[in-house]
Amino acid sequence: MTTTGNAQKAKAEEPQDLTDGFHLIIDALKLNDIKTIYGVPGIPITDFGRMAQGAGIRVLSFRHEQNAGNAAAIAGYLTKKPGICLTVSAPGFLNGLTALAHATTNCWPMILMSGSSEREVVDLQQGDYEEMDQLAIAKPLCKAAYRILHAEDIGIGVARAIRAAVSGRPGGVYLDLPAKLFGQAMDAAAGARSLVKVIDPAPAQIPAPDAVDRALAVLKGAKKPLIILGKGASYAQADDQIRALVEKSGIPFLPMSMAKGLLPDIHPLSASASRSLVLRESDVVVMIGARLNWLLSHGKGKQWGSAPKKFVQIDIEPKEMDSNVEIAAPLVGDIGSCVSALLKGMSDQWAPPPAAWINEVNKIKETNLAKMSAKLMNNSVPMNYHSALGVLRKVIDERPDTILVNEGANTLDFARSIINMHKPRKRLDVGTWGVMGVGMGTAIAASIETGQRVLAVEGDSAFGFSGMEVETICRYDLPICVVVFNNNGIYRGTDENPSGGSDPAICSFVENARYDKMMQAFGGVGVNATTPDELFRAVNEAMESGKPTLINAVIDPAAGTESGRIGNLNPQSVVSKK
Ligand code: ADP
Ligand code: TPW
Ligand code: MG
Repeated sequence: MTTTGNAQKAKAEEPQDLTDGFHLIIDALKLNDIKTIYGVPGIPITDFGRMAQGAGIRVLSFRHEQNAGNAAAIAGYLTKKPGICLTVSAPGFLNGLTALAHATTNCWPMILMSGSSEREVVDLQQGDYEEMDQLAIAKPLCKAAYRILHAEDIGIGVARAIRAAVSGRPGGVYLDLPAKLFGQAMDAAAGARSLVKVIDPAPAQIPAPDAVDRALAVLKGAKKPLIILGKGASYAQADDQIRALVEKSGIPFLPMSMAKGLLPDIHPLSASASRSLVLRESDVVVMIGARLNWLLSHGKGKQWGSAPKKFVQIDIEPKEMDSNVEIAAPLVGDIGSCVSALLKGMSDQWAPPPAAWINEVNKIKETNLAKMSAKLMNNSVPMNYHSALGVLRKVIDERPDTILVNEGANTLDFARSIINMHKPRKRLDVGTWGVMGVGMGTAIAASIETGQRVLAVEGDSAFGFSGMEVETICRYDLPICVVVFNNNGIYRGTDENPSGGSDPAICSFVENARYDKMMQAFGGVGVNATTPDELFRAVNEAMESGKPTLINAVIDPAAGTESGRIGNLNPQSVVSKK
């Protein structure tokens, strides 16, 4: 045998350098700068989670997949990269699915990666361990759903999931990972070559020039213009352009809940405190990353007044236009590009709105703000929403980098209108569906993704949906301060059982419960606060120390109203109540 022949033989006998599904998925995620996974371990993804952690990915283990999913969803909103939720098959997958649907509804990029059972067995319905056709179930609840069957397809599969989540209108993506995939081996070099780095995952979408001209023409004709900023605008991270547009045009703006702070709530052009007036009286409304859905009464009806109105709408999703009312000037594209194009088209002599309109808006605003500040001074015990939120407002004013998480009914509605936000993407809440239970997952991801202090203002009912994650907060030692607005129940603690029987009323909870002790159980700080002063001191201490803290804020059980501000959406019986 020749020398070359010997060398070739020796090479063929060398053990081949191998990789497998586990490592390829991890490498694919890392190649695409995905640094964090939120999930719950179990078959078939336990070792995958361990290996991901070993490979330098931050893997956060939760107590329930829904909370991990909500964490991933809000991570997507905050970072413009898909938040990753990792679950086991069937029940874990289903637990994560609510959050996936929530992310899709809110237009946030997220990938739910779930392990699944063997295809051959699932498809013949032979009763595999945690058998379920997960791909089919996920499909209608997300933007895209994929399954990877072969190790050599992992690169493409992960790339498709990332691009689907973040391009165009962002949303949730489901990625099905059958148990068999993880152990599949392939040549390491070929595996490395099969990985895909997604280039320009959310390309700029430039609006058509004639659409820009049309929008400017509509704006020019306005006597009472209004800009509505939605969470799409805060997601877009085009903060400087949006601020420039508002200030150059001189048009009053109204932020939707999670767009609060995109421009400071104390900005002279903020019209939050004259919301009813501006919705009713405006003649041209510029929607920026906000939908005319139920939160804006679908753009019609009494709230919008009777005078004719023209809408300019900026959105990346063409189908959003005319979804509820006619859009006079649709501007399809990404918000950064659309707002820049409008700015470019506005001459230096762009005339501000007529002074009469600005004066009208400011007059109502001043009256309403004065009324509000009187209520916030209230020092009564037990606390009501105004007195308790008055002090939390002060905390956020003094610490504007703090992230505010907020859920509940009255706790949500009052906090939204009372607490001023000063910086973009600092207010995280229940989103388009008004989901209770987003609180702890949201708080955890906000802390992990931004490194900032988090203040979670939670109704006692809302908190209960994800409350077990206080253990997670303590385990990872996160600087999260949870304030539970404890009014003994849902909406009010005064509900009565109409049968007169001994069962508690459906909206009432155990009276005078001590949620603060839940945090203490896991080594965190728990405080019971009965006065605004005690509350203020406890929150400040938590903000200073950064220690996991839960404050049980005792609120008058009679202070709230049914369903907060949306009681009108409750159906009414035609038979009079007994
Ligand atoms: P809000 O509830 O605050 O009114 P919505 O969630 O209803 O906000 O609306 C957000 C809108 O923003 C969606 O229609 C979505 O398509 C759009 N959107 C999200 N990101 C972008 C972007 N980068 N550019 C343009 N539009 C976007
Ligand atoms: C997943 C229905 C809306 S608000 C709310 C419920 C149960 C709780 C309100 O009580 P809380 O706040 O949090 O104590 P407060 O201050 O008014 O007392 N399930 C889901 N989502 C929603 N929205 C509900 C139920 C609901
Ligand atoms: Mg309550």
